[in-house]
Amino acid sequence: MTDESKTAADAPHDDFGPVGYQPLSRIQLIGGARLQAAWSRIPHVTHFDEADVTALEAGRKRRNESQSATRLTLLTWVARACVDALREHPRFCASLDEEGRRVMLKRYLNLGIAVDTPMGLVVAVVHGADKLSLDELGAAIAGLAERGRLGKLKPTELEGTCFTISSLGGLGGTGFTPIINPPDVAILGVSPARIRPEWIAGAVEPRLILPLSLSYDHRVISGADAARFCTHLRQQLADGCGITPSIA
Ligand code: CAO
Repeated sequence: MTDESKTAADAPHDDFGPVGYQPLSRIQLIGGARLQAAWSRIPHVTHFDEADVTALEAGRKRRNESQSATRLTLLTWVARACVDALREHPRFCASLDEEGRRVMLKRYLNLGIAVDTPMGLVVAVVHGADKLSLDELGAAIAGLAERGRLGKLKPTELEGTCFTISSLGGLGGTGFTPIINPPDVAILGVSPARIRPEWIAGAVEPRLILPLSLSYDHRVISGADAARFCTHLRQQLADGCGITPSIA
């Protein structure tokens, strides 16, 4: 670079004041390289939608209060709705081959769950998510999240995903555009549900609305596919995936 082409941005940062350095963790280095590759190689589009989870949340709270079973978070139902939507829309449970000429449809269903840990972000994998009951699915996610935070995930619990959920629902924000986790072709971002006034059957009602953002590989999935997938998710969540007790 010649002197003439240098800009203020090229000046060493410590010209302006003291700086400190923090090394990236091994997880951040490995994860960062994967994210960089995914971001630059995959043509991402993010589709936004919202689900009315008023009834589901009321049913979830009743269930958690009345049963001695494990506490289930809203994410469990989101995961269950994804399992159902993936069965109906198999192109979302797929990978693109190396040459980018064939879509490999997977006949198994492993769900990746992004977990925030002190060492960085990891994607823990619920193997055979379609074979689990709602309670088993919730317990599997909670167990993986716990082991992830303690740095105790086994290598097999970090591989084999078909589709990933990245939930910031317990943390904050109004929406975000998640980066696809290869070899997946789509990822669902979930943001915190909030109560807001909705116009329903001629009257304004307070409803709990859950923001969803689905990033997909546009080589494999079209905008119409994404809209249909999210419509399926919305419908599943609106009726509690048909498995929330007393959901009215
Ligand atoms: N809206 C409103 N409330 C939500 C919610 C949502 N979308 N999602 C979860 N909640 C609620 C839960 O139901 C729970 O409520 P109760 O206390 O009443 O039971 C509460 O928030 C706390 O949930 P949680 O955070 O303990 O558990 P979870 O199952 O929702 O999430 C996990 C687990 C592993 C996804 C989360 O701990 C985590 O690590 N999230 C960060 C993931 C991340 O960093 N993603 C960004 C990656 S960049 O693409």
